[in-house]
Amino acid sequence: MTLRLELVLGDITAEDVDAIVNAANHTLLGGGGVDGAIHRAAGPELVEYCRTLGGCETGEATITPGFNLTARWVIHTVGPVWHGGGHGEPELLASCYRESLARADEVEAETVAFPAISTGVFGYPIEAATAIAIETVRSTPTNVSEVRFVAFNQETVDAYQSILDLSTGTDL
Ligand code: AR6
Repeated sequence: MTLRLELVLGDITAEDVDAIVNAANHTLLGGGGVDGAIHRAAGPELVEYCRTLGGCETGEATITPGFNLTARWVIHTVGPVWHGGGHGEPELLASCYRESLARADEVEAETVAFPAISTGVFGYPIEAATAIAIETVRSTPTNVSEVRFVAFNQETVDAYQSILDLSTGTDL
């Protein structure tokens, strides 16, 4: 099966896909950024469910229902905090994308939307992070048929485009 990649500018909580990915923290109990937005949109049942999971390690991913979201599933992954790049950050970030696709395959999700994991509060340089995102998704065997990279601001769109040199909303 061929994997279709898309780039859109917007709020991931509004994406009409089978699963959206959350850039979470170890506790899985919510936070700021995209994590806060997803918890607000999913409703309080999400944090209640997450309390039963016992957290998540950096580079790993765990799946929950989407509750009030359009997306049926939320895949929570914990990206690395940027400490200069010499502390395993690239490998851990790549692992977030691989593990998220593995969780999507387990529930037979066909369409998955990713935020730019680690590039906000966790400080990962945006161009390096978007390069890893695209390379890892392209090289990971999966039954997912469409991956949508959701950029929340123009700087993030530009970072994806600097790698791909293609327009928003077109095939990558
Ligand atoms: N839709 C899509 N992307 C978003 C949205 C949104 N609604 N909101 C923010 N972004 P961040 P991190 C982008 O900080 O760096 C939380 O407190 C944002 O512009 O959300 O992995 C967690 O609990 C950036 O490009 O996640 C953790 O403690 C990207 O999402 C910590 O932050 C990631 O920014 C995780 O930090």
